[in-house]
Amino acid sequence: MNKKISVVHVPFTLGSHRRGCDLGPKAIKYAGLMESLQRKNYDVSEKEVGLVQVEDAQNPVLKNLSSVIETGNRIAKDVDQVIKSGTFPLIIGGDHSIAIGTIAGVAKNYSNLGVIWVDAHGDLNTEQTTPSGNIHGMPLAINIGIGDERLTSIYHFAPKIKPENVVIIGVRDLDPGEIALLNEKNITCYSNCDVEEHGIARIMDDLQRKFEENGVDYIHLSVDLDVLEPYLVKGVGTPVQGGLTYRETAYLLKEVCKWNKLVSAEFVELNPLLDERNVTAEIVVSLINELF
Ligand code: NNH
Ligand code: MN
Ligand code: MN
Ligand code: MN
Repeated sequence: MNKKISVVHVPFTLGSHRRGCDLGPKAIKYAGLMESLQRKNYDVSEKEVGLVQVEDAQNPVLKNLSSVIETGNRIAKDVDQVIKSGTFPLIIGGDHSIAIGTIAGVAKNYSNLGVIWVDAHGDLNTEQTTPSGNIHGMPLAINIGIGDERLTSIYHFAPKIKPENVVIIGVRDLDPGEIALLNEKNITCYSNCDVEEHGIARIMDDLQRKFEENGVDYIHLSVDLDVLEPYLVKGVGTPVQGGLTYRETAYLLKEVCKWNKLVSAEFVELNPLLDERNVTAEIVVSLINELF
C-alpha cells in the first residue's frame, strides 16, 4: 500500500433529503483520524474540496442538480490531482452523491477500474425510477453511464466504469427500478442474506477471482456507512435492519487491502446530527484503520 495518503474532505449534503452529512468530515477528524494514521507512520495530508452548495427545488426528480454537478466536477479534479501526485486519496463524505465526482477522478487514471460498493442500498436509481428525487440514490447508475446526461458526463467522459467491474455488498433495500437495472446489466451483487449464507470470506475469495478474470488491476472502494447494523451506526440518514457486523466489514476491508489493487477509498453518509456522542465517527476511524 502506498505510504502517502491525502484525506480529502467533501462536506456535501444536498444529495440526501436530510441535512447534516456536511458535518461528517469534521466529526471524523475530531474522532482522531489523522492521529491514528500518523501513528502508523503514514505520510498524511489533508485537503477540502471547494463545494457549491445552494439548495434548489427546480427539479423534483433530480434535487439540487446544479450543486451536485458543479461539486462533482470539483471533486473529480481534486481526486485526479491527488492520484497524479502519487498519493492515495481517502475521501471523507458527505452524502453518497459525491461518488459521482470521486469515481470520475479515479477512473480518469484507470480505464478498467473495479468498484466495490458496500451499501444497504443499490444507488442504481435514475430520474425515471427514483422514489425520492435524491441524487445520493443514483451514483452507481450514473457511474455506469445510466441517467441524466448532465450527471453521466461529469468531468467530460462517460461511462466511468463497466457494469461487469462493479460489485455490491451488503445490500438489502432495492427499489423496483434498481432491481430491473441490476438484472439488465447483470451486476454482481451480494445481499446481507448472501453474506449470512456464504460468509464474507468466501465472498471475498469469489470477488478476487472475478476481478482477476476481468483483468482489473485497480479498485476503488466505496463504503456507505449504512451497510452496517443500524445499532452500530446511529449517525446515518437511511438505516435498514439486518446489516453487516463490524467484524464482517473489517474482514472485507482487510481482504481488499491484501489484494494490492486498492487505489482509492471513500467513506460516506455519516450524519453527525443523528449520531450519539460521535460514536459512529469513531467506528469510521476504526474501520479505516482496518484498511490501512
Ligand atoms: N433508494 C433510496 C432512494 O433512491 C434511498 C437511497 N439512500 C441511500 N443510498 N442512502 O445509499 O432515494
Ligand atoms: Mn449509498
Ligand atoms: Mn445506503
Ligand atoms: Mn481469502
